[in-house]
Amino acid sequence: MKKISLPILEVSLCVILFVLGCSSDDSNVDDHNGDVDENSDYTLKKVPVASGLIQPWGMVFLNESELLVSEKNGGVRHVVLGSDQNTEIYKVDAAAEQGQGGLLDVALHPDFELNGKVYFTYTKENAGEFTTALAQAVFADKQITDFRELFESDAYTSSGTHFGSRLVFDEAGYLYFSVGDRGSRDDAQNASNHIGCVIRLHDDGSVPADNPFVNDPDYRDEIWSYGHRNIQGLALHPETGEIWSHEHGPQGGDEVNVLQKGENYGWPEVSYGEEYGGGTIGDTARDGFVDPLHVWTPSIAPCGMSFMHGESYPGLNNAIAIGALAGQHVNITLFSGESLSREIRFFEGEGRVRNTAVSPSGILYIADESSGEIYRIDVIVE
Ligand SMILES: [Ca+2]
Repeated sequence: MKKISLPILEVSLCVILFVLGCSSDDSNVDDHNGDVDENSDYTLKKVPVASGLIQPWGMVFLNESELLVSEKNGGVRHVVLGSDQNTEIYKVDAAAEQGQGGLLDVALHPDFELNGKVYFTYTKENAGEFTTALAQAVFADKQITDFRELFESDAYTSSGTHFGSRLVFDEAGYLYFSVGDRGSRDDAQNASNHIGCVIRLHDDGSVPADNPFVNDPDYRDEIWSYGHRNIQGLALHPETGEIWSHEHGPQGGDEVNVLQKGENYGWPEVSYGEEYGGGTIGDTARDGFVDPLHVWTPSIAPCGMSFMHGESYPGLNNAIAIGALAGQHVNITLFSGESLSREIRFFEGEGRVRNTAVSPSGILYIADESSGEIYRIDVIVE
C-alpha cells in the first residue's frame, strides 16, 4: 500500500481541439464528420486518487468513492479513492498472464446491490494454448467468494496477442464480452469459432434464444457480432441503450463501432488499417460489412471506454472517454447521433492510459498502467 501524494499534481493541460476532416484521408470517414463546437475550451487537471496498482486493467465503481480494480497479474483490488486504502482482496489463479493476456475486465451485475455478483474476463491456458474466458463471483464484506468459470471461448491459439477483452451489460441484462483475433486473423471472418467476436450471454452464462445464430448449425450460438480484430472498449450508451465498441487496427485503422445483431465488422476483409511495414488489407468498405463510425489513423491504440454523463464537463455529455496506449492520452470523442462532432485529446505524452471510468455522479477517472495510478479528472474553471 502506498500513500497518495498530495497536494494536487500540477499537470493541467489546455484542451487541444482537433477539427476533424482535416486529418483523415478517408473520404468515407469524413462523411461522418459534423460541426465542431468552438466554445468548448477549458482546462482539465489530473488529481491522483490511488496508487500502487500493478498494470490496472479493469475498474468499476461500487459507489462514488470505492472501486474494484482488476490487475493483469490476476489481482483484484478494493480501492477507496483519495485514501491509502488499496487492498488486494483476491487473486484469480485461473488467469494466465501471457503476452497481452492475464486478468482482463471486471463488471458488476445490473442487480449488484441485491445479489453482489461481479464478472471477470481473463486469459485461460490449456496445454500451452490460450483463450479468453468469463467468470462470475460474489463481492460482499470486501471479499470475493464463489469464483467460478461461466464460459470458455474456443479461441485457443498459442499466441499471446489479442485476447480482448471488455465486458458490459445492456439495459435488458444481457452480458456482452469481446474476444480478439488471437493472432489468427482469418478466423475472425469465420463465425464457426469465437475468434474475433463479441459474445452475448445471459447472466448465468447460458445462450439467449434470440442470439443471431442459434438456428444456424454452422455458426456459434454465443456470437452476437464478428469480424473484430481486438476490442478493448465496450460501453452502454446511456440514452440509446446501444452497445458501442472500439477496436485496434493494425497500422492505423482503429475503429469506433455500434454493435448490431449478427453483423460482420470486416476484419481482415474490410479495414482502414494497413500491414505493419506497409501494404493494404482488403478494402476499406464493402457491401455486407458494417462501416465504423470513426477511424483513427495513425492508431492511438484505444483501451477502455466510458460514456460521459451529467454536467461536470460542459459540452461533453454523452461523449466517449477512451484511454490511448500508444497514443498516450485521454481521448474524448463526441458524436451527434452517429456523426462525429469533435475529438479532444488531453494529457498527451503523459503515460499509457489503460482504462477510463465514470462515477455514478458523472466524474471521469483514468487508470495509467505505466505509473499504476488512478486519477480523477477535474475541470479548471477559468
Ligand atoms: Ca471494421
